[in-house]
Amino acid sequence: METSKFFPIVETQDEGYQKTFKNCAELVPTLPRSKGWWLDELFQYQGFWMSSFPIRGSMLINDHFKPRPTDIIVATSPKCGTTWLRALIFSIINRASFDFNDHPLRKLNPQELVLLFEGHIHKDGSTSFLDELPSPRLLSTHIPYSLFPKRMTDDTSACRFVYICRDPKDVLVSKWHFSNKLRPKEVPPLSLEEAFDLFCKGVSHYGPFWDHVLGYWKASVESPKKVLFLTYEDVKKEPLGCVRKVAEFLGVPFSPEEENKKTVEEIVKLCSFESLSNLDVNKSVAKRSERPVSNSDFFRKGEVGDWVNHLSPEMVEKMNQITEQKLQGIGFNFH
Ligand code: PAP
Repeated sequence: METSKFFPIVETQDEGYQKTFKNCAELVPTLPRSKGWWLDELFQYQGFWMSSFPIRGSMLINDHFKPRPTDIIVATSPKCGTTWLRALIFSIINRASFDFNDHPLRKLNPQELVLLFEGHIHKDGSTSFLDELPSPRLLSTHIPYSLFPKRMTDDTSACRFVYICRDPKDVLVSKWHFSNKLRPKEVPPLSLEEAFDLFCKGVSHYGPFWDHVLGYWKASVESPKKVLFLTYEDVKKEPLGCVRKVAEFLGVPFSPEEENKKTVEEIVKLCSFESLSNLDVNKSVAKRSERPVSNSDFFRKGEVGDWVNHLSPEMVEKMNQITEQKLQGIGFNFH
C-alpha cells in the first residue's frame, strides 16, 4: 500500500499496481520542484512540470493501460479549449445516438462526459474503470505526447489523438484567471506578473507550453493518420470546416443525408460557447471534493485575443519572442 505524503492513499491488492505506486512514491520526492499556481507544487518529470497526481497517472498509463485501436484521445495543454473539443468530439462520434434537444451535453459538463485520462486511471488503484468503458473510448488528457507509451504512439497502434492548442498569450490570461479561482480565499491572488514569469519559464501545468505544442505538432507531421493538430483560433474561425475535418480524421465523415439535415451546424451550435455556457448545468457554481472547481469555471469569455485587455506591450513582445524562437522553422506558428 502506498503511503507517500504527495498522494492520497490508494488501496490495491494487485502487485503490479502496488509496484507502480511504490516507484512513483519514491521518484516524486527526488524530482526538481517549484511552487505551483495555487497551493500545489509542480515537479519536473521527463522535461515537463506536472503536479504529483498526473505524474502518477502517467506512470499508471505506461505500466498498465491496454489501448484499443478505437481509442480517441482529446489532447490539450491546459486552457487551450479542451472543454470545447471534448463537447465537439463527443457530439461527432455519438451523433446517431442522441437527439440534439435531449442531448447528454444539456445535462452534463463536457469535463464530466469525457473524463480526464490521467485523473481517472487512479480510481480504485487499477485501470479497471477504463477497461470497462465501451468502445470507442473517448478520453481527454493534458499529458505531453512523449510521455505516452510506444504502444499508443507508434504505428502499430491505431488509437488516435486530436490535439488543440491556442495562442500562448490567451492561454496565460485564461490560466491566470482560472488559477485565482482555485486559490483559497485566505491566500492572496496570484499577480499577472508572477503568472507571466512562471509561464515564460515553462513552469506551468504540463509545461513548458511550447514543448507540449512541439511534441504534438511533430507527431502530427510524422503520423498524420494518428494525430490531428488543431488550433482554437482555427476552430473559432471555421467551426464547420473543423468539425468535418475531425469527423473525417476519426473515420466517421458526414453523409450527404447528414449534410442535408444540417447535422454539422447542429453540432457547432450545441457546442458553441454561447450555448454551453448558458445551460443550467454549466452555470452551476457547486464544487465537489474530488474536483475543487465548479462547472461554470470552465467558461469565462471564450474569445480569441482577450490578451490585449491584460498584457503590457513588454509582456507581449517577450511572449512573442519566446514563441518565435521555440517554434522557429517547424512550419507552424500562432498568427
Ligand atoms: P481546462 O484546461 O481547465 O480543461 P479548457 O476548456 O481547455 O480548460 O479552457 C478553458 C477556456 O476555453 C476558457 O477560455 P477563456 O478563459 O479565454 O475564456 C473558456 O472560456 C474556453 N471555452 C470553454 N468552452 C468553450 C466553447 N464552447 N467555445 C469556445 N471557448 C470555450
